[in-house]
Amino acid sequence: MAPPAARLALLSAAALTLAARPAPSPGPGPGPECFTANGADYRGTQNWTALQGGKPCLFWNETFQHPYNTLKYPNGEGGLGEHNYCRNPDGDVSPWCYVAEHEDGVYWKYCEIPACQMPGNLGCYKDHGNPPPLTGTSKTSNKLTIQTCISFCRSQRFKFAGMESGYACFCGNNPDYWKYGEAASTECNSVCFGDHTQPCGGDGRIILFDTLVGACGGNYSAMSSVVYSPDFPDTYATGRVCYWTIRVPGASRIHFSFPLFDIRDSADMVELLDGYTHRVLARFHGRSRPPLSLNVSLDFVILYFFSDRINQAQGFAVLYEGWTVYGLATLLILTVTAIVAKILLHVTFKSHRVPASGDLRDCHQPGTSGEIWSIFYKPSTSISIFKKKLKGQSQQDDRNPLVSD
Ligand SMILES: [Ca+2]
Repeated sequence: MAPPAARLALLSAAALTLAARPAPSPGPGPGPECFTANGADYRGTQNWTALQGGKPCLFWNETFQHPYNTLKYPNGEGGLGEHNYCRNPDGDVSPWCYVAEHEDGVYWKYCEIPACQMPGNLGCYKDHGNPPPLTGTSKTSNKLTIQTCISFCRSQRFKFAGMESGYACFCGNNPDYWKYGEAASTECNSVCFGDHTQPCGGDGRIILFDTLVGACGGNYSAMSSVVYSPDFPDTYATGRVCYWTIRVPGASRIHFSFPLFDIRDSADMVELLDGYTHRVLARFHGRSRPPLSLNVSLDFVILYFFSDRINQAQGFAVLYEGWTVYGLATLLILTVTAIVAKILLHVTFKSHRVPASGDLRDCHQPGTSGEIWSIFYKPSTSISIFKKKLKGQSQQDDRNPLVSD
């Protein structure tokens, strides 16, 4: 038998594993590896066009017969390098790679990368038409972009916006938008008629977005979420003045990072303000970029954005995560438990040679204690499980903060 402390720790680890499992959702599994709509920022390591039934990618340092290779782009432009990972160096609608087998003259393929789905992109779904997955309202436009459709739907207070065949826009609040089934992301790669770098669904395939994406302002209260610059994934418009409140009840601090920051002049700016006093805590612009991450010891922060009349750019994605005292305490308890258990292990192994008490003899059924301890002795396991739990919660909460436009 394992010592009581170890059994308890094993149980709590098991309980945490269960609790950490994210609720079933049609979205991607692990955290996002892309924050742009077309995966231009993808720097992951998938090197097959699909995880199942895909083709292997060619190395970018062996594709000299094609336009994109490391000879032409030797400084890591577009994420190219001496590897064969999917990339999007040419502003296409999604990451792709060259493949060896020519099929009808096609020597490259889009990659279906489950982890490359920007927050707010709810996925690619089948549409059998009658009724469509989103039944609120719709329009068509030969200048459709993801954001023109999202703005159209947001202005009418719909939660979801969907694009199809490059020019059709559907709005709705239908919670069963997945009812005809999910499709591979590559089936939603028809270019938007208004912006050929953005994916706008396909024939009978609708790409869905949360209408919070690219709103100028909003109120966030989830434990963690991503706030995009106004008009995202289009470039932000001129003369924008936007405020978002980020209020995480019970948080002792909020952790911020900018996975995407494309602001080119020093007139456009992003600020973090103390939610209570409105004091400016940090200011970033084209000549003062944000650090990798920063912590604010508050539960209420205001995010502010301003753009002037010239030099627009892609904008930003701000990822925030609230940390509660409870969360920090749990983390502390898990760490202390792990350390105590480790000490116990040392005591146990040492005393195995010189048994001293009845209690200790109980701990040493031959052949079992070694295995159990080897599973348990990973203090970092508890920590990573805890982080996953926070993300799992946020995926649920992100969809319903109040929006003001
Ligand atoms: Ca500007």
